[in-house]
Amino acid sequence: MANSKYEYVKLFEQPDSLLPNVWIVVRVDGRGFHKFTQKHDYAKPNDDRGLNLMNRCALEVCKEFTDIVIAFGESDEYSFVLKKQCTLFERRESKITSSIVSYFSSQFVYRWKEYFGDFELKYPPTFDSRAVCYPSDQNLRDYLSWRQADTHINNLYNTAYWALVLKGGKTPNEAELELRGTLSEQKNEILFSRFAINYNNLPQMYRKGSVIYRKMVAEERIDSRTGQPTTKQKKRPITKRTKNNDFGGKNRKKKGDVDDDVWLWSTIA
Ligand code: DGT
Ligand code: MG
Ligand code: MG
Ligand code: MG
Repeated sequence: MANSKYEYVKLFEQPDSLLPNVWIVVRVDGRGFHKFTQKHDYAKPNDDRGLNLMNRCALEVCKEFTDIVIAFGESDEYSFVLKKQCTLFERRESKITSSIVSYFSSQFVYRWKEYFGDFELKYPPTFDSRAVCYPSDQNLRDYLSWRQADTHINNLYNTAYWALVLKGGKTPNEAELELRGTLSEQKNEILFSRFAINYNNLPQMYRKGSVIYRKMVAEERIDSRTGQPTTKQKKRPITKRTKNNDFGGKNRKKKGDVDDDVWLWSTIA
């Protein structure tokens, strides 16, 4: 019923559009994953199944929300960077954050079996999300560096802690006391001299987190007179299969389909 006496309630809704022309970072983080990872027997301190499931969910988010240009993940969190010119949902914060985190969460449950096999998902996980705007490229770089520094600090600590507990026979309390106040070098030394672990040789995914970014491919242009590719090639991100692409081309998909190969996930070198 248009113009009903109830319609005034719409006025209570607050506008929440994010500043124009700034980077938008949406970070999702598992809620209570300390407990979730324990209940699901995650390997300590890093569980490949869990981390790869997070990467997979993030990849699907990147394919679904094409304004995302890069994503960074570690532990139970993922940050998605949306381009400055993004006009998704008129930049309304709650629509953007809720849609991304909802898709991420449903992917997590939907694909659980692909990574954990018959290990049962014991209860539905929850993720929270927030959006932060970064006006300059330097701010965005610093944001990503901040998350990566966090990955390193936590992983070095956790690796040393679990070595002391699982291999060194220490109680959690003893391990914590031993590591309290130690510098990075000292944790490296404990790992190397007592457990023959060279921290720098551990997988990059553990030490530096994971990155998903759009693959840039050279776009071949066909000269209409000669029918040959022109020498000029433009680098551009491919978001959908086009005639000339570098992913094998044979099983061409419908226009608009996004291929897994278009996105790479890797670890930051
Ligand atoms: P929150 O985010 O405030 O709801 O609380 P939590 O419990 O999710 O804590 P948070 O996000 O600060 O830390 C992530 C937790 O998840 C932390 O307890 C370590 C755990 N976790 C994440 N990845 C792994 C993994 O691969 N293996 C194990 N064993 N634990 C992990
Ligand atoms: Mg949190
Ligand atoms: Mg969490
Ligand atoms: Mg976290």
